[in-house]
This record gives sequence, structure tokens and C-alpha cells, in this order.
Amino acid sequence: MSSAQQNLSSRKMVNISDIDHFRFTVLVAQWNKEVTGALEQGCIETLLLNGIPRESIRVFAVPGSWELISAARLAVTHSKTDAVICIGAVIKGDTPHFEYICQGVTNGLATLCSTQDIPVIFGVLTVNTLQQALDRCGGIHGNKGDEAAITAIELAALSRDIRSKEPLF
Ligand code: DLZ
Repeated sequence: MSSAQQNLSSRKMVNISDIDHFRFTVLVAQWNKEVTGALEQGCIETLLLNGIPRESIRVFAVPGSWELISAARLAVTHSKTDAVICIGAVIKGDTPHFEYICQGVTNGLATLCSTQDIPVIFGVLTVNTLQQALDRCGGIHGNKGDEAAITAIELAALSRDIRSKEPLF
């Protein structure tokens, strides 16, 4: 799982047909805004670079990563989005709060993934230090926002392709 040797945003382009038909919802936690703002920027730039029209990208701010769960649920339930991209940064502090938030957000978003038909992308950094976060939002390890955008496009296309094909058996 280590990203020590890996640039998280090495892939910025995908080759997918009718890509401009997709619509994306981007949810951005406001805690550690220096980090989440950079992740958001990388994510939006990568969506645009791949041909997603700006008007097909809706961005919503949520207070903290914890709120990504309810916001993502609202987005998959009440909108026509093709994928939801959740952006957050949880940085370890002096109390066990870090573990509870990480566990809650991970479990909450994983539950959505396994119970809803719309892909929910985990663009949440869970790191020990601010420097580790900075390294992953445009620093030496690239920008995980780019990676989240690419993953969202790929999952939206996968969902479209699976739904559009006649069952083989
Ligand atoms: C409370 C809290 C703490 C301590 N740390 C973070 C963090 O590192 N990253 C983050 O996104 N949010 C943090 N929060 C806020 C919670 O996610 C949530 O917004 C509050 O507990 C209110 O529900």
C-alpha cells in the first residue's frame, strides 16, 4: 500500500468514448483546506483535461470528512450524477479522534459503494503529518485528486458499459 515509490497521479488521461456525456459530483471537506483545495483543483483539472464539460461537474463543500458520508448518500440518491468523488484530508492529531474519523469515513463510504449503484470514489488522504498530505496534493507523490478523477471516469464508463450490454447468460 505504500506510495513511497509511486507518483499517485502518473496517469492523467484515459481513452473512453463519449466521455463528455458523463456528469460528476465532487464533494470537498473544508478541514485542512490547504490540502483539500489542492486536491479539488487537481481533480477538476483532470476531469476538464479529459473532456468533461465544466457544466457537468458540480462541486459542493462539506464541513469535514465525516460529512462526506451523508453528502455522498444525498448525491447518489437525489441526483443524476455518474459518480461521486469524495475529497478530504484527515491528519493525525494528539487524540484518538483521527482513528474514529478515518474508520467512520472509510466504513461509511464503503457501505455506500456496496449498497448503491453509483460509484463513490475515495479521495480522502489519511496521513500522520501535514507534510505527508502536502506531498500527495501536488507534491513529490503527485496529486491524489488527479487519481480520484481518473478513477471516477473509469468507474462511470464501467457502469455505463455493464448496464448497456445484453446479459450473456
Ligand atoms: C473534528 C475533526 C478533526 C479533529 N480532524 C479532522 C481532520 O483531520 N480532517 C477532517 O476532514 N475533519 C476533521 N474533523 C472534523 C470532522 O470530520 C467533522 O466535520 C466534525 O466532527 C463534525 O461532524
